[in-house]
Amino acid sequence: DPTRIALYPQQNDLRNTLSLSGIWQFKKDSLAVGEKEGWQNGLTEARSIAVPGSWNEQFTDSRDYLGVVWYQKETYVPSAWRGQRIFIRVGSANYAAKLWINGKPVGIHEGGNLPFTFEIGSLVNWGGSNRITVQVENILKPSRVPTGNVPGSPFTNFPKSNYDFFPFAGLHRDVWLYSLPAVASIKDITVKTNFTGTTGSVEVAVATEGKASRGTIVITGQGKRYEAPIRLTANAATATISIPDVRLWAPEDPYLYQVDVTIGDGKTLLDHYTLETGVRTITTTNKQLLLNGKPILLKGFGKHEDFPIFGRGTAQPVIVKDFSLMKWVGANSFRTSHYPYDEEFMRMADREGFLVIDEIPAVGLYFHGDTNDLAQRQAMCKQYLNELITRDKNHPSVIMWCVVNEPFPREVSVTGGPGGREATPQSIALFNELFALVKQKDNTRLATLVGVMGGPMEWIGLADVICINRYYGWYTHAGDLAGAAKLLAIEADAIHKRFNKPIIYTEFGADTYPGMHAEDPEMFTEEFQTNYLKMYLDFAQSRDYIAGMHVWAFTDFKTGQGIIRFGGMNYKGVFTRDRKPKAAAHYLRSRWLKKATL
Ligand code: BDP
Repeated sequence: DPTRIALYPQQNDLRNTLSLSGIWQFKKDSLAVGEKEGWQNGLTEARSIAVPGSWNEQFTDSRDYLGVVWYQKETYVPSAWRGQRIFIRVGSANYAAKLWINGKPVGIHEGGNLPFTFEIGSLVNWGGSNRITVQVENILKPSRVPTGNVPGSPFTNFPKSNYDFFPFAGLHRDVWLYSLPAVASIKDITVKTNFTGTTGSVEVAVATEGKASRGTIVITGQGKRYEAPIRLTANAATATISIPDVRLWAPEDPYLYQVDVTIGDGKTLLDHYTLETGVRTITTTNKQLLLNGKPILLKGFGKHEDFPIFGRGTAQPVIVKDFSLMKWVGANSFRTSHYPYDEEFMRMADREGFLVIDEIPAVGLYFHGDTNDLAQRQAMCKQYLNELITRDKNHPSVIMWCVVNEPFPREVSVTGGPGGREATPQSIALFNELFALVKQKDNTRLATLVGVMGGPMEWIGLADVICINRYYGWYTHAGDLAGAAKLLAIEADAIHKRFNKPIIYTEFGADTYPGMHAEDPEMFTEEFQTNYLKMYLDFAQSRDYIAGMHVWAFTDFKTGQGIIRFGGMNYKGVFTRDRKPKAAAHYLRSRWLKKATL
């Protein structure tokens, strides 16, 4: 149920929030006996853990543990909240979570990287402490998304994730309690923007619960105020507001208007919610991406939420630092590879003017042939898309939804070997179904999937914009940049000729050990990485149908163990894991900052 996502909690005169971030109690349950033994009624011999944060790097004995664990915290619910509706919101639990309040079951949620809420008012102790229990496990399964332990998959790393990043586990984002007004509340708001000439239009659709009959939408910005009354019919209303002399949202001027929605019964104000919007459009031609009708080139990175000790847990200073560094090199865009990022990250993107390809956790989709597994994955991909679009639909920064990264059929080698190019009807049906879902939920943005090197052409052609990851000069033509450049050009020209759509390279990169050098560039040195990126960017510069270049990766990041991942790390970052620039970062800055070209 995507409505479980709910609007981001907000503190105002009618709503309340209480963050439960901090130290929680934690206990592993490797035999999965906790529920039977009643751990939801209190943990014994528990240890302390920080939330948000992955459990894998906080202790000395749990890095590779992915089984069942229990989190517990005691809290009072403020007595001033009495009479309101009370909810718990978990920002992200990787992978599956089960909740209890005061020992009573509340619900389950499957899938990481996205928030979920439960209404808990009837279970709350007023004037006393409340025990909040969350059971989490991240067992890697071929039926899950992302996948793990997939029979026959070419991935050989440990733990057996079917993807190239560490399967961090736990409560990765804030956990909140929040309250909503009891009589009526704003359940959802959907903002769509457009403009003609110098006049902007902002369509605001409001969904409510309870007994409100009317409301007001107010947009403020540029010192002006635009107001539209709404009448609620069947708990819904939509108004479109015109903004003369609109100040459009764009990377060079990410101007945000404020949208205030209030609802009431004619006499009393019953609920109030505020969000920000940027007026902008995103479309394509056969060669270009158009932001507000004008060509724009995406310059930036594929990223990860990954930092020492925090693991995949939100680290707010790191969020701020990442935007500082992306701006420092002159980037204007990133992809949320390979899962949705923290909501604060998305809010930063709106304010800082970044163009985002917003991706669901569909990575490692290897079509191994088990129809039961494939059906479960398909359902999960649809759930993720529903939840992600519900969560992120109001961010002006989001220009494109990405339904999957590097799916691969049986015959294709992930390291780019010759492989087959089999696109089964089943796989085509899956992607078509995902694209149809995106279009039905949001017809204002683009939809894409990211194709693997050597993967079927039929797949990438389904997208609005061709997004491909390429590693010529690394996984193939290792070290041979001249040979790689030739192949890149031949292939790209053929893809454009066949599909007549703009192309974005969503990944290209070379592992680079920081501090390793050679006067005659050689793989793994900082000089080689710079030359490799230069070769790709120079090529992209020479083709008018290439609409964007995302370097893989923004920073080095933790992976499982395996023979191609020295120290359990992917070293393709242009910054180190602790955000220090390699030579390539300085190179990108010299190339991108202050220049409109790739
Ligand atoms: C691609 C994946 C990415 C990997 C990268 C690599 O999309 O997750 O980390 O290649 O091999 O296959 O470095």
